[in-house]
Amino acid sequence: MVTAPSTAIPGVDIDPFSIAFFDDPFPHHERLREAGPVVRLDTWNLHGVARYAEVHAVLNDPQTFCSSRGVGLSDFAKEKPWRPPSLILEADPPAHTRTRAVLSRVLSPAVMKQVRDGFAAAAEAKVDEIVAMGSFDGVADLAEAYPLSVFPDALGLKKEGREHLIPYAGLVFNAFGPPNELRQQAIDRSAPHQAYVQEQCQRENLAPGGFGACIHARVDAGEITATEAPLLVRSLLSAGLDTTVYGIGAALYCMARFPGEWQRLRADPSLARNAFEEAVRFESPVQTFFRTTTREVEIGGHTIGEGEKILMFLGAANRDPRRWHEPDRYDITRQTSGHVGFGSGIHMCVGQLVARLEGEVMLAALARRVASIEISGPVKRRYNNTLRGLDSLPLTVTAA
Ligand code: 4IA
Repeated sequence: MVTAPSTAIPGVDIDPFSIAFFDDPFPHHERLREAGPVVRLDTWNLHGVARYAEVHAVLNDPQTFCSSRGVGLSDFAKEKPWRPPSLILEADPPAHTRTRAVLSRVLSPAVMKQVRDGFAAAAEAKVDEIVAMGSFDGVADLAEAYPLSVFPDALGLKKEGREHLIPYAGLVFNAFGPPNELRQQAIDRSAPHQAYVQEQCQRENLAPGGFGACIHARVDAGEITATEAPLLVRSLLSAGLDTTVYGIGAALYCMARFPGEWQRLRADPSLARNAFEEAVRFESPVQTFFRTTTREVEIGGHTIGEGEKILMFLGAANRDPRRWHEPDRYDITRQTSGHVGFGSGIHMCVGQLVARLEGEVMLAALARRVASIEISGPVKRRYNNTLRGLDSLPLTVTAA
């Protein structure tokens, strides 16, 4: 095959980990997509993909684009990781296959069936509370309070020390980013949060019947070692709470901004699950992730060397007009399948059923009990190197 001489990879002078970018990523996402199938981001010496096709392709070729050198900017082949690597997120097959199977079964459809009624009852109780308040903070009082009322108990955590959970997750997601102030500050302040998490991952600190105890039970079955089990519990503590806080926050923010869609949901609460999924596509709570090339590889007619970091813009892919009709419209009946808000391929979110369960029962409870949702004060953004969401969302609701 004769190939055209490859032109230089377009450079873009955008820092995707800056406050200006976080405040309004959408025009930057468009510039990144339009610049080409792959771009150079010179601020942090890396390559980026922002179009749906390339993001999807990178996610689905784990042999070429590996995770074991870290899914943040730091290359574990060159730098010591800030914590022992995750046995699932920061692993490649065949090691990944075994740990993935364990967490996949701990968070299976059968397990969701067991926790569903409890999660739904807690959502209804939480919605009753905010309806009684009338005015409240959608972030603290709902997006954070609801997952905190179900997930730590489902995991089997002790009551004491739970205030470390959200700061620990904030740290994990800031640490994927470049060595900017957000990352440095988070790591500088991490010691008490890390100590808490390490302790709670031990078998004796996890209540029988919870997700944590279920992971440790796989040691007895010979599927994982006693050393591996606490690290797999750590994955749930890292990825299982703050992500759903941001996901539910995204859904609330959508409902408050798009009253037409809120009325459609009220008219048919069975749309709750897709309304949540569309909020994950629309806001992409997990905005970015990296891979590292294991060989020289061609992307969109450009050659990239071995050992290069590739930044995937999940949020940009989820609004790529090449893939989505009217991508900037929040539409609760959209065909959302194929969005990359939960990733794609062998690493696609292993906890997605828990996330969807929480999102669905919360939106369904709101749809049945609330007539109107209005933003009633200044909306404040929370800044994180990986997560997109709000710090404060003042809301006023009326009862149905
Ligand atoms: C882990 C991508 C994100 C949701 C995530 C973060 C941490 C871990 C897994 C996934 O610690 O395993």
